[in-house]
Amino acid sequence: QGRVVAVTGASKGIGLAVVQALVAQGAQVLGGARDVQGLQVPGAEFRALDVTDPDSVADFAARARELGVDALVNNAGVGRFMPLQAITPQDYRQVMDTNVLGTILTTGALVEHFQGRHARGLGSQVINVTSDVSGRTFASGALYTASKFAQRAVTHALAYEGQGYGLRVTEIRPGMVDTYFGDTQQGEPHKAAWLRPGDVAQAVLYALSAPAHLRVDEVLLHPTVQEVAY
Ligand code: NJP
Repeated sequence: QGRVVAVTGASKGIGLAVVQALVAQGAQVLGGARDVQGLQVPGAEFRALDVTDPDSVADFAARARELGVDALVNNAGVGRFMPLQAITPQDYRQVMDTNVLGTILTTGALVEHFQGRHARGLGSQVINVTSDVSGRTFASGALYTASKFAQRAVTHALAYEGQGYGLRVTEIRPGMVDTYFGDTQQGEPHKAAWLRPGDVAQAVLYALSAPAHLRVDEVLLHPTVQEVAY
């Protein structure tokens, strides 16, 4: 209630579920993704956003500040999986730019705003949707997990820095979720027992609705069918 939340990667999958869950809780939501044409969620505003493009990020952040944003959900991300020898510089740039640089740019564009809120006695939150593999890896996972390890490091560094200005930072680490991730389709039969986007959205809501004295540092969640791994 009364919250204003900016969500990246809001056009489908986890991001869209986060937007829907937030609106249902009465929050005002600004969602961004590269393709937001035709997107309609009553109560949410969508804006074209490419998190790898500083101008696009500046435009999105300006609108978020105008609305009085108090929380940012960095969810935009891409997954590419191939053996190490198949990784091209283009693959590297696409994955690292989206998952790591995107988080840095989008957050960085709002830090001054969050510092200003702190000066007025108000807290702020950043929620980064990384991955269960932000701390472990696997064959064909070099590029993706490198990006998620890096995004985790960025999250931790922000948490240290943000302590000085009342920022609570949370890392959400989902395992397998039935979305469009990795150029797949939602609802493919082999994903029937995976997490639903709404499951991850509930974890985001949990962190965002925590009382001011409670900081949710990290949430790790898996579908029961996924092998136990830390
Ligand atoms: O993926 P998907 P998820 N600038 O493909 C947007 C992590 N995760 O919901 O730009 C701005 O359905 C894209 O929109 P568009 C994962 O690493 C997932 O599963 O129009 N937005 C769309 O809205 C990621 O960080 C799983 O193409 C950009 C959204 O991102 C997060 O969960 C497991 C963008 C992607 O929707 C959400 O992924 C895991 C850009 N440059 C972690 N590029 C899983 N699904 O199993 C893409 O461990 N987007």
